[in-house]
Amino acid sequence: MSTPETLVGGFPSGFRWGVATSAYQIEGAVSADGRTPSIWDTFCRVPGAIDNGDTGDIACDHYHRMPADVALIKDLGLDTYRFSVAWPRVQPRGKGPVNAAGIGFYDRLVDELLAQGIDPWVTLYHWDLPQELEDAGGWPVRDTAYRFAEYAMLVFDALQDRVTTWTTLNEPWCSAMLGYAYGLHAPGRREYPAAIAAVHHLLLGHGLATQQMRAAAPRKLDIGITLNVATAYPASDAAPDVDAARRADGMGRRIYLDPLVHGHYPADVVADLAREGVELPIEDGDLEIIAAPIDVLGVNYYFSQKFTGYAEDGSTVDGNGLPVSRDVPLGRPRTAMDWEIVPEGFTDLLLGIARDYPGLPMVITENGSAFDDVADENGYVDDTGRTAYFTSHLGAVADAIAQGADIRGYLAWSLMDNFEWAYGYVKRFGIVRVDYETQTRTPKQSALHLKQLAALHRVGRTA
Ligand code: IFM
Repeated sequence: MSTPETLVGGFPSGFRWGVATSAYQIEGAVSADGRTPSIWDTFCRVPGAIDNGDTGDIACDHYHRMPADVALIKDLGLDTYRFSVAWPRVQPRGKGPVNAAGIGFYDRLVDELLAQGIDPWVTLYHWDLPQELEDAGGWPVRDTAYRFAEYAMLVFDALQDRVTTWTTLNEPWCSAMLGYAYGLHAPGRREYPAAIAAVHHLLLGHGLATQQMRAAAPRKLDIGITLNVATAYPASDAAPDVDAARRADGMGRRIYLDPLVHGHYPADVVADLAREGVELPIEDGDLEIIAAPIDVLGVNYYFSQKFTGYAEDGSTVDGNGLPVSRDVPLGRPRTAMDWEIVPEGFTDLLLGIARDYPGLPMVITENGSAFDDVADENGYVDDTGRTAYFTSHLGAVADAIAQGADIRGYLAWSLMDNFEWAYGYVKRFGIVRVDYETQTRTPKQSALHLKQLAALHRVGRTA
């Protein structure tokens, strides 16, 4: 059983302790200062798309409460804040010059963070594509990659004098697959070939932006990308199960990391796609752009899964003649998202990345859990489930470090309860409770726990 002292002893000095958020999930103020609609503003209007018909119109009203929210991070003694910039605020309609009022918000946010001794970490794209770019085809269209690089440079020019760490994209798997294959996220399309084209164009946009930011950087900056990745375990040693896990790992992890680090897509994944009649729209020179060197890989981890290649009736091919792949329970307790709690999957994941992509420093850019919080009369939540989740997952990170993985920080998801996409406001991931009626913020037990760990680590109190 680890104590806070033994737990923090597993992290090297200089290790970052922080929190993360994203623009659409917290800012609100969707029409302020020239912002135009994003695909999420549109998707939230689709009947049935979001639980309770919730929208990000107000969210946590962070746009108007930013200094107080930064003070919260300061009070928790955390050293890093990862936030995303809303493309339709900075470049309304996805084209043209920078919108001074829009970038002004992030300019003030960066100054406020620095004044409080907190390192600002910018994510350029956390899913809020300007609607006009979706109307022109969205990520399945190659031009969107070039539009993204142009927008990235607008933000970069404004903030690079004070921001050292840059993430191009957050979780391109979600943008491509949830948005264009499964229709669960904006823009809500169900077109598998378009989703595969989106994978490639997201990576191309990342590479173009990385190259251009690097070329323009007047000093050493850390530029990278954040992926949501997991360990895919086979349900047994039987060949169909092993192959189902290989395919899940291929589409969830290697299809991104292989081109980013090795400069080519994995041959087995390309063959799987060909069997499905789908092809990545690669043009000459694209892979060199995508493999532009990065300084840091952001790892977002929530759960792992076990896969079988057998259907319930025992067959190994589906009605289309394609191999069966389905996830089956590992038999673990679950969070309110119905995600299984699998901390050792985190260790296995981090060690797997260190093995397959050596020399790539990692930071945990998101990790956290939703539980059905119950607040007392003061708004305080004794969130033992979330606190235990943090403890076990930090332990998993420490185990990976002890076994040689280069991991340089841990950013909890999320600073505060917020708009959880298709689940609206029902699912709460915050370490700080938000009362959406009054916008009151109250740190939960998990926030106080992370505060204690960060403080112990800072003063070197380890056992
Ligand atoms: O809330 C999301 C976040 O926007 C991206 N990563 C996963 C989180 C929890 O679902």
